Amino acid sequence: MSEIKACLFDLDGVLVDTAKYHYIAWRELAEELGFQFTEQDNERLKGVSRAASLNILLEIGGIELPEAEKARLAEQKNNRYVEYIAKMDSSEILPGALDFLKECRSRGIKVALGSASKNAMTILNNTGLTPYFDAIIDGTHTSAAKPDPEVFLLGAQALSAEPAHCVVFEDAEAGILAATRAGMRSVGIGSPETLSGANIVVPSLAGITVSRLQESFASV
Ligand code: B16
Ligand code: MG
Repeated sequence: MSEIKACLFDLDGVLVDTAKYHYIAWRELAEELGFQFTEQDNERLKGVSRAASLNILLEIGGIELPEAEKARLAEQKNNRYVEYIAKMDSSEILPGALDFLKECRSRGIKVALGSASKNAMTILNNTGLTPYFDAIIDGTHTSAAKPDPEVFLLGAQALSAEPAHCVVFEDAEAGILAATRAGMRSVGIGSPETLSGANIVVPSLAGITVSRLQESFASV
């Protein structure tokens, strides 16, 4: 088994729970458009880009709109979402995330962000997570959305790490597929039913250590 030299983290749902703010902002938009948008519907938007999320939302509502109107609605949703994340602080870092980031740094393991979000910098700065990253690749750097491996390949390149030495942490099926396509090992954060493509699945980063990861990878 290859040594772990770099860890690449998704943001929403892995390091911070911003999914709830995305959900509230999309639900408000759906209500204005005259239909219900449930938490179950919201599962389909995790890890998906903003534009693709809007298309899924409109499909659920059975609504077709011209591109210009869609751009306006996406901006409206984002403005609301930005209002929510402006109030975030370090209390919204998910359990175990900070300890594991610190352990990576102390062991000399390189750390990159690999997020679809164009708001990643605001979230990292507001929660105080920015100093833990050697490279930050987010939705402002990529041209193809997960499950395309671009975001993780750019991360590995920025860290000068071979994909075989990288581990991706993801809460979305599309992100796990992106990691596999990048030739990287993956840790699914969430339930084994939705993240069956991951090498290992854990409920959260709580209690995760580099040596436990190495042992888990050796046994799969
Ligand atoms: P924004 P991740 C993703 O972040 C979210 O999971 C997804 O729900 C969101 O639509 C996407 O970012 C785009 O976010 O509207 O802020 O650009 O999970 O890849 O960190
Ligand atoms: Mg995510």
